[in-house]
Amino acid sequence: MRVALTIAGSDSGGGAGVQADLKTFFRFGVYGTSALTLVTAQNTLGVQRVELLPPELVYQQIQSVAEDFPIHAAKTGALGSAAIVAAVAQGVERYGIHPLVVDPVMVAKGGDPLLAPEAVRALKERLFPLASLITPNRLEAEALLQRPIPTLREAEEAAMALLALGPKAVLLKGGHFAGAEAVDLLATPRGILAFRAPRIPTRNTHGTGCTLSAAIAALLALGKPLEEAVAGAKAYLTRALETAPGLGRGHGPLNHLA
Ligand code: PXL
Repeated sequence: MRVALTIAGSDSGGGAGVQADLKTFFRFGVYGTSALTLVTAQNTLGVQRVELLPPELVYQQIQSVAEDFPIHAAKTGALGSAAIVAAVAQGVERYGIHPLVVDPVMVAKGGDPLLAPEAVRALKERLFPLASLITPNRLEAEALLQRPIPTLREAEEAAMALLALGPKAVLLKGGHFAGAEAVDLLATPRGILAFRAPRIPTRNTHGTGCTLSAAIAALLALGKPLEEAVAGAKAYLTRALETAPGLGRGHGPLNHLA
C-alpha cells in the first residue's frame, strides 16, 4: 500500500484541513498519515478559534512518521507561523520527503487568517525550494507576488513569475477568476498547460483547496506523472462539488466519497 503524509491544520467541521486530506487519501486507496500544525474550532460558518502547536511538536510528528513509514508523497496545508514553516522545511529536508505539494494556505474560506503575514516570507524562502508543486489560488498568488492578478489573461505570466520563486511546478487555480469554466494553469519549465472544468454553481466550497492538493498528493503517491495527477485531482474535485451533501448553514463541505 502506498503512503501519503499531510502536514496541515485540524478543521473540527471535517470539511477542510487534515480531515479533508485523510478522507481524500482514503478515497484514492492511499494510506494516510498526518502531522498537525494547528487546531481550529470551526464549522461551515467560520473559524471560532485557532491555536498553533509548538513547532518542535510539528517536527516530531514528521520524524515519528518518517522513521517508520515509507512516505511516497506529502502535502502541506495551513502552517500558522514562520517557526512552524521552518520546522516543516527542516523535517522535509532531514527525511528527504518527496514529492511535496505545498498548498500556500493563508486564510480560511470566511477570511480568517491561517498563516501570519510575516510567515509568507518563510514559506517562499524555506518551503518553495523543496516543493514539487505549489497550488495557490488567485488571492494567495497575489499575496505571494505582491501585485493584483485581475483576470485570467494576466494569470499565465503570474504563474511563470511564481515558478521563478523556486518550486518545480505551479498550479495557479482559477476558481477565484470570472468565467463559466474554472481554468487552472500548470506552469513548469516546459511551459504552461491549462486544465478546464465547468464551474459548479454552489456555496458548498469549504475545503476545495485542501481536497485538490490532497488528491494530487495521493495520485503522486500512486506514481502518476504530475500532469495526470493534476487532471485526475481536478476531475475528482468537480465530482465532489457536484455531489456535495449540503451540510451546515454556511459554506458546506464536499462529498469526499465522490
Ligand atoms: O482551506 C484552507 C484550510 C486549511 N486548513 C484548515 C482550514 C482551512 C479552511 O477552512 O480550516 C485547518
